[in-house]
Amino acid sequence: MQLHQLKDEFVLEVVNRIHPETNTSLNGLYQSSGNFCTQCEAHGFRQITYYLDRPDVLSVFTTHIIADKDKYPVLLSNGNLIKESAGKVTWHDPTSKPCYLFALVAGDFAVLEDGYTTLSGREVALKIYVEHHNISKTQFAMDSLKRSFAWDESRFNLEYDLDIYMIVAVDDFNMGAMENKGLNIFNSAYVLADPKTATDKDFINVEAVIGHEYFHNWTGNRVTCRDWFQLSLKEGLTVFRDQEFTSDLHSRSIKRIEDVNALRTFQFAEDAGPMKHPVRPESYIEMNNFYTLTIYEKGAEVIRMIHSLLGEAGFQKGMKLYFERHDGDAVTIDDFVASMSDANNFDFEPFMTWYTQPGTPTISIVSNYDEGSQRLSVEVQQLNEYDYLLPLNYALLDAEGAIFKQGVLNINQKNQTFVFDDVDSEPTASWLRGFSAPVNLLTDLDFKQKIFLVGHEEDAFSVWDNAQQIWLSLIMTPDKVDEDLFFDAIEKVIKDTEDKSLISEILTLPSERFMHQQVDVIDVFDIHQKREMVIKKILNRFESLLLETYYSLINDGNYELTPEAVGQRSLKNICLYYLSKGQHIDLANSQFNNATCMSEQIAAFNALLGTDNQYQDLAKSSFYQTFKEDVQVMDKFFAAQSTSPLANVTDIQRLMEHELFSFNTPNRLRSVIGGFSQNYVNFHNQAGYEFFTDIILKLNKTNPQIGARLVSVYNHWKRFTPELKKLQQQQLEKIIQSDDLSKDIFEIVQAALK
Ligand code: B3K
Ligand code: ZN
Repeated sequence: MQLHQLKDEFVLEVVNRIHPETNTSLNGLYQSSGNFCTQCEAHGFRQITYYLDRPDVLSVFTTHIIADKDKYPVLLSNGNLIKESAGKVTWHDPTSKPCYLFALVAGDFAVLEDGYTTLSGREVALKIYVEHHNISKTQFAMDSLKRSFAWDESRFNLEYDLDIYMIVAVDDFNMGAMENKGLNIFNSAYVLADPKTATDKDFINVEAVIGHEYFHNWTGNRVTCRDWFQLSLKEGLTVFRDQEFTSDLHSRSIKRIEDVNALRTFQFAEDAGPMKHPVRPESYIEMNNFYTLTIYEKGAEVIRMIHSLLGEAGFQKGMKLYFERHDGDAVTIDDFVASMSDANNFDFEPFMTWYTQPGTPTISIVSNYDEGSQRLSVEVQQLNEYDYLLPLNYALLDAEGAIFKQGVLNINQKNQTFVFDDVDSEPTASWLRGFSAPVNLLTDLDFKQKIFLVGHEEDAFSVWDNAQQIWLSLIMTPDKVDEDLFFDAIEKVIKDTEDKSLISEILTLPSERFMHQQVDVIDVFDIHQKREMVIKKILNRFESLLLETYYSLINDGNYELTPEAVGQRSLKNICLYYLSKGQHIDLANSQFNNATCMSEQIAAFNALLGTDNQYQDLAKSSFYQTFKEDVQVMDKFFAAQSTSPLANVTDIQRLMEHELFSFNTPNRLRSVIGGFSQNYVNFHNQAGYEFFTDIILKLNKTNPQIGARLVSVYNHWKRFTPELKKLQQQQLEKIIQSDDLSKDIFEIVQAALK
């Protein structure tokens, strides 16, 4: 629509008629379980009304809502409630904001209420709205919200600025949650949690997402993006903040291992695929396709490097200057970096490659020790078209494994040589401790040195990383690995390591998905079999130690979320994973029947579904009977079946006929269809692909955002074995030739076919 010949100032009144009741895209105003809610980022507000729908157009919103008070007793929008009568309310948000932060909710909800007094004494009302039957599962979310307020005050000196903070949980939501000013709308999976229905991971995720959306109030809402190319300005920074929140509250090292594992598995794959893009992209067809791992997770790694280069105090100085300069504005990534730079007198010019170049840099390190001069010289080389500035954390260990030197090397040229003097015997070097930069690292460390690091490094990430590298070699090139030597080291880890979560991370093999990236041609069956072989080897060598460890981890039925308790459960579950693949399926059955929390129960359920055994059918029906009213547990119930090694296309079709299957609920679709698409050996065949493509074409009409996410499964088609490659190509061609293709799906598929 265009308006011509306008005066400088004028009032435009727009009257729209829209149909939220038929809106299955979950974008704009729509219904979930009969309640109305909105999702406006990135371009949802324009589905509600004509508007200058850009993030740099900031306005003060007053929202009147009129509704049938019996059906929709709760009527919410951003800001403060300034008028209320039956079926009619007015909200006024005093802060200027872009329309992507607008929200409206109308429905029938139960509410959990609490309050928080900020550092400067502001009394904030906290309210969490959920469907009535879920109210008993909201306390953890409320506590997480209060912890988020307190953490942002103590670590970043940032306070909340309105008198009310509301969270509404809905079952139908495309992503995790949305940071609308003063009125967050959440996927209910990230609000509802109790020990009987949520795993330890679920709890920590709930807290992280609540934190993330809360932290957006400063990094995203008060200072927002000038345009959507700057998305990582708010997302990378806010992910960094939520990672720090979780690290400060739980186990920092485990959080780092999990984040890096996810980054290398998913973001590195994105960086190596057809949709690769810089952290600050330069073009898009559909903005919603750019809420990616690159913008979020790599963006957070880039912020983490800035933090490493400046240190905590310098970083906080930069943040302070950023808010002094830009509070209330819509700004750019350059503005952020300039604040960091000016507050610390640090030249970030050479650092900007991280924002402008796509792809994962590769760094190679070759060391040379000269006994005569007692000198270690280290050549660091960047094997990329462009040079990056990055911090390289390292430690040098002596023959006994003691660290005698550690620090950070600033890498900023294509080739650099670092010299360490007075090194009296040949050391073992540990590079990229804590994964100080998101790069592929090639070192000259041999197998023995890696094992030595598994046994002696103090940095838990490095211990895990070296173990992962050896597992990978053991899977892919078993002849080149001294298996006994490695297994001796693993035995020592199991027996001597205090941190049980760390033991369980070390005992977890690299995923098939991760291995797909390490090979030139993806042979899903070969990789699967090779990995299963190593599982057998682990069982052969460690069966009794795993059993002994399993039984030593007693659960007294008390549920705590401390790192120790989480560690006990995760170690117990990894032991069960292996044991149930051997002769001990009975253990899975008894853990399933006696579980006192979902972490134990779902691990046992997955184990029972992982092999053909006599307990399976009963477990399925009892799990269903116990939890059928619980949406979150039912998602797990479906996912366990779609990812089971026994599932084929017919089973998935049957799951889709289940009375609790709902095509228009993304969480359910993700657990059934998303789950199956990651079930490599069963999905990768003609029937699997044809079935999947039909789903994509249906989503093209109902929910293109979710369709675009799912269709990315075909992104790496060119790297598969010839037969599967051809089949995937045919699917992509079928999709691109179909009528009325959404921008969302078109963008992904055309990039894949290029
Ligand atoms: N900002 C939202 C994501 C919106 C996605 C739009 N398709 C959630 C978040 O990152 O906090
Ligand atoms: Zn975010």
